[in-house]
Amino acid sequence: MVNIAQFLAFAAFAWQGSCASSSSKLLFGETIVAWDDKTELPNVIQNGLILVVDDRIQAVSSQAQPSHLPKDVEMINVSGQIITPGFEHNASRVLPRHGEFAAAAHFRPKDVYLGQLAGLYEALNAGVTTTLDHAHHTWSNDTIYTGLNASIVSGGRVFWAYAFHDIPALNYTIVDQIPNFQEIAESSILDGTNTELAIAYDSWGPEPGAEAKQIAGMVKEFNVSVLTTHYLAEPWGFGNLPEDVYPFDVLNGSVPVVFSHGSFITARGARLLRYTHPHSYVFQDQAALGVDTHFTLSTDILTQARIWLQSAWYHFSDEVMSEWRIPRNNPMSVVQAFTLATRSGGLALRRPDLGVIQVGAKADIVVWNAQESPALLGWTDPITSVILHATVGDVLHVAVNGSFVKRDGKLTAKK
Ligand SMILES: *[C@@H]1O[C@H](CO)[C@@H](O)[C@H](O)[C@H]1NC(C)=O
Ligand SMILES: *[C@@H]1O[C@H](CO)[C@@H](O)[C@H](O)[C@H]1NC(C)=O
Ligand SMILES: *[C@@H]1O[C@H](CO)[C@@H](O)[C@H](O)[C@H]1NC(C)=O
Ligand SMILES: *[C@@H]1O[C@H](CO)[C@@H](O)[C@H](O)[C@H]1NC(C)=O
Ligand SMILES: *[C@@H]1O[C@H](CO)[C@@H](O)[C@H](O)[C@H]1NC(C)=O
Ligand SMILES: *[C@@H]1O[C@H](CO)[C@@H](O)[C@H](O)[C@H]1NC(C)=O
Ligand SMILES: *[C@@H]1O[C@H](CO)[C@@H](O)[C@H](O)[C@H]1NC(C)=O
Ligand SMILES: *[C@H]1O[C@H](CO)[C@@H](O)[C@H](O)[C@H]1NC(C)=O
Repeated sequence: MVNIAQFLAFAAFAWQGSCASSSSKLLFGETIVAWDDKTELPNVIQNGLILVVDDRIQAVSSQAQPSHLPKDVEMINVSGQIITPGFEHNASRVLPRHGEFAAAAHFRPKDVYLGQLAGLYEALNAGVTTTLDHAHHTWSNDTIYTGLNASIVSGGRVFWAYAFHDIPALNYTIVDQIPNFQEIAESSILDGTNTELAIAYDSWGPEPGAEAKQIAGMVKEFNVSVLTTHYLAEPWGFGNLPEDVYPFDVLNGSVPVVFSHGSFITARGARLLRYTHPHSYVFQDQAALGVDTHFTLSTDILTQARIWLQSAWYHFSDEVMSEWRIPRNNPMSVVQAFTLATRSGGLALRRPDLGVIQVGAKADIVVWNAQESPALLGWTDPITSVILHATVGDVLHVAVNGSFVKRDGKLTAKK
């Protein structure tokens, strides 16, 4: 066993000769916002080490080096910085004016490619490592492949949810989309990439679309990584309530179902969701933050988390303050906001290995420039500092699947 001084001397030596092709990395000297399964809370480790081997976190330690340090390990001195898991979010939503149906006729395949790539780079730059994309660009075989290709090329962890919808402007219907989807599902295009195939469909009910049953069948047949739907009940009038989806026998299967928006839930819908998740006593356990489309809102989930914290405070405090009293409690803590932006997103995808720093988790991590950023000067609590003070400009390094996508403040993509 070496002591920490010897170890750091070794680290300094190894750092000089480090080689970029190394598949293992040791980040040392930092404050880590790790995850503790026992307390179900973040666990702060000071002056810690994280060993990443290939795509996974192999060790998280508070001081001494891991017992088996791989020979070719790349040593990365992140002394004084803060490391958190990457944030999780979902993207792309429709508005009648700008949305999928109106946009379809105006975007060429290469526009879709660039738009998809720009949105995902924006997210990665902001430390968002996982994106659930309700991929509306299923307007033709070509726009589908360019959007999918851009997702792969981005290097982000993308749950690419193929949207089944009829596009009258292009005469491209669900009947045309089904063979295209099957072609993708049966191909090896996603092998060895960080992109996973998912399904998005918005006609579960109250009046189900003609293809609803077939799509539910494909969810199971192809064991997609997630099914997502826009759940917008009255007065939105979109439907897709849990009780609409329930008869299709997908709510209780092995594929996670993400209801986006989740507005105007009914008592029955709440019971159904709770029934399918018997261990969640409040919905927030399975809820996560999202953005609409990246052309209407930033894909930066840190800002969304901060806005959510403020709006929860406003919502619960306004009533008290309007009676000339001061609220006694804070309705939502920074830890809750942090968890909504990290751990909860992973759980919504039924991926306990995403959105956390712990042994065995995917190495999707963010190093915050806590040493030099004016926003973080004199920080003490890392969770408060990140949620209340940090900005996207403070995201120094980002790794997805154990590989850097941002290094020293710059995206590593070639062009
Ligand atoms: C790591 O960086 C810090 C300053 O950020 C420096 O004080 C320390 O000596 C470095 N450690 C090694 C082993 O290079
Ligand atoms: C998508 O990428 C694949 C594999 O790199 C390539 O064969 C295909 O031509 C690309 N498709 C489009 C539409 O760019
Ligand atoms: C739409 O495509 C179908 C075949 O997929 C074809 O039978 C039909 O004529 C087309 N309609 C128009 C208006 O182009
Ligand atoms: C789209 O792809 C599907 C599946 O490969 C194919 O059957 C169909 O003919 C293609 N459509 C066009 C317009 O190329
Ligand atoms: C992520 O890691 C896994 C396991 O090492 C690997 O199979 C996959 O190719 C990696 N993804 C990328 C995009 O490198
Ligand atoms: C479906 O895929 C998941 C991993 O995404 C796997 O754990 C599960 O066993 C698969 N189920 C079936 C029925 O193949
Ligand atoms: C899910 O629920 C449906 C409807 O109650 C039932 O028919 C089906 O067997 C259930 N599936 C599983 C995997 O439990
Ligand atoms: C993600 O969440 C946002 C905001 O609630 C929503 O607009 C969007 O449709 C969701 N997307 C997916 C794929 O669930």
